[in-house]
Amino acid sequence: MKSLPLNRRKLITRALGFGAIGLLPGCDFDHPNHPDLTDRVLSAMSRWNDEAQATLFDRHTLAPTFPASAITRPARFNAFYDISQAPQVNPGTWQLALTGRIANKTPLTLADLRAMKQESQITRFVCVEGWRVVGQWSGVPLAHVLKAINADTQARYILFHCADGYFTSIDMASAMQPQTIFALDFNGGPLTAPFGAPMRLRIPTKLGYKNPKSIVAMEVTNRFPGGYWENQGYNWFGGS
Ligand SMILES: Nc1nc2c(c(=O)[nH]1)N[C@H]1C(S)=C(S)[C@@H](COP(=O)(O)O)O[C@H]1N2
Ligand SMILES: [Mo]
Repeated sequence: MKSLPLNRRKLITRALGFGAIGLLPGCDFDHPNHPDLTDRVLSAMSRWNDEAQATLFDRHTLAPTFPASAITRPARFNAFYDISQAPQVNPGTWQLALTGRIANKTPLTLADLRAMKQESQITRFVCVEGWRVVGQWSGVPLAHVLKAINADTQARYILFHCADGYFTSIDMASAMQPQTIFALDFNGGPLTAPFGAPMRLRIPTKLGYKNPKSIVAMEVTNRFPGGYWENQGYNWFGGS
């Protein structure tokens, strides 16, 4: 995961013909704390790319679904730490804190989510590290949750905070796509700790890093919220 921004940077540097930029006189491009021109071009490109992708995104386009026979076993774990460090969240006391542009900010419990409309999907999960798996996730469509808590669905972003300190955010159109769910079950049983218990976002139109696990808080906001990997150079829109 750590090598991607470098590869991407090389690629974009080459694509833009900026390969010789380090030869320019008087510019300390190699100072580690100094965002060089390539960095700035890269983030400008990435932000432009976010907008292009958001414009192209059609909430009615569905991610492909698969038969049960295609489910990858065993599943594959990934996080910014080892599987043994996965946060242990007590499902009995877990609550989803709600902040920002939401009229009903009463925290949601697992019982609340289990009582809502459930949807199940067998979809492909794609990580930028270069692997993909197929899995079955079930839970509540996020659009349904947003309606139940009377969130401002004209707002631009939704930010998720996780029990391990991870965070990521998505655009509202992607949040309203019907396959975007608050997953409670994975491959036929409740989510386990490594895979995001007790609740994770499953958004099959976006890359793995936009699928936060063990979510503890959600904010609806118009202020650009970024994300753990996104702030280190990963493309923010991160999907199709
Ligand atoms: N809380 C939390 N969520 C996270 C991550 C993380 O480190 N912490 N990693 C992301 C990344 S990069 C990937 S590829 C997927 C991995 O999900 P999986 O373990 O279910 O395969 O979780 C995403 N969500
Ligand atoms: Mo990932």
